[in-house]
Amino acid sequence: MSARPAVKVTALAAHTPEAVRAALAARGWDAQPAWFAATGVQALVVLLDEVTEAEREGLVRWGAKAGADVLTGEGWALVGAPASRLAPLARPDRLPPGLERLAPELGHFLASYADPPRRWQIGGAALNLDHPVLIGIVNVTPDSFSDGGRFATVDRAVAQAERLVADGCELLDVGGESTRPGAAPVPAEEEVGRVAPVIEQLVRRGLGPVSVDTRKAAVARAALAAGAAVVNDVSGLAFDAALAGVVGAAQAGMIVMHMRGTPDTMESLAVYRHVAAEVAAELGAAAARAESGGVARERIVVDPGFGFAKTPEQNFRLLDELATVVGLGYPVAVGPSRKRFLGAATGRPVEDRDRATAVACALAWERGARLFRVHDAGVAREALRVAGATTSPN
Ligand code: PMM
Repeated sequence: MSARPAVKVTALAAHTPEAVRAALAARGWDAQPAWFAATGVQALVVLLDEVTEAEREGLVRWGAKAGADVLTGEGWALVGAPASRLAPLARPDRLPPGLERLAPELGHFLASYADPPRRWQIGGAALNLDHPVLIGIVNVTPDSFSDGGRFATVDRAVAQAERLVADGCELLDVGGESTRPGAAPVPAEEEVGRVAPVIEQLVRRGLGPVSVDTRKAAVARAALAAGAAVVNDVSGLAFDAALAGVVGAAQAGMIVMHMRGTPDTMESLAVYRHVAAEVAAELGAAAARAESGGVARERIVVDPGFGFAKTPEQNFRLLDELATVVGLGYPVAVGPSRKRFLGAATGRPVEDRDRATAVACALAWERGARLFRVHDAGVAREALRVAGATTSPN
């Protein structure tokens, strides 16, 4: 009698549902149940803050029964479990008694985990996020850290925009105020004088859609009147409270970026106990300010703000733990382009950081970012084509 073959063990990739889906499909499962099951077995870890003593005890009891790991301390609980085990905690009808307060927030998180935003509504159009979207930088400042002064005239800005579009950029971000550490503030009229003529030209030549990189409501208003479809606010609505109302009224898109303080003070504010969790919490609050100021949820993109109030080490932690920012449920943009932390890792000067930028973009895509703000799109596009090809459409 021949011996049975030995049991075969195959390690499946755990960072993507694709591996489980393919294994089930190969064994005859239909596409839809295979996809649901694959999403359900994905391991999730959520940190719950502001929980009561009774809720902590309830979670520990639930975890023991449900086979979830629950670590807890005063006011918080960390829960690790497959998505399918967590799902009942988001359902008021299936929640253990005493845990009712958990349902709305967890429900919100699980819904965007299972069905992440696939489009971004901007002024007069929508950008599809099923592939990496490049945002090309057109700085019209005399003093921006990497290309300051080079595109300070309308003609040069247009030429740069044409290059960026030819290299695959789907949005052009025009900025008239440098935000590097210690940069001098620019009066609103001067900023309008720099950006509005450029935006008008780009839109007239069909190079748009165009975004304006500004913290000021007055500049945003003029830029939107000149044809901009997006406002990119590096202050996360902390600089000018009137900005959200302007974006909301124009039904434009908005990028809400994380920073602390102002370009003058931000370096001294780079103090975190857990950078990804704190950046996500502060960014979530900024996005909520945008929504309550009148910007519709589907018009908002969040950006962790690489280089703004973060040390090089903190930027790398944040890049690695980007899933925490993605977990907010908004599409995520990143702007690592040519920044100091890339120089710290490679030893390269600012004008030789496009390869490092491309790698950072590919890593960010893999962790859930969908939009990439770059100075030079050529190498980033190639890197993102490769990264994007590993994420199969479903
Ligand atoms: N970085 C800079 C300026 N604006 N906007 C967003 N959304 N994200 C960024 O990371 C960002 C930004 C600084 O870089 P630059 O002076 O080269 O434009």
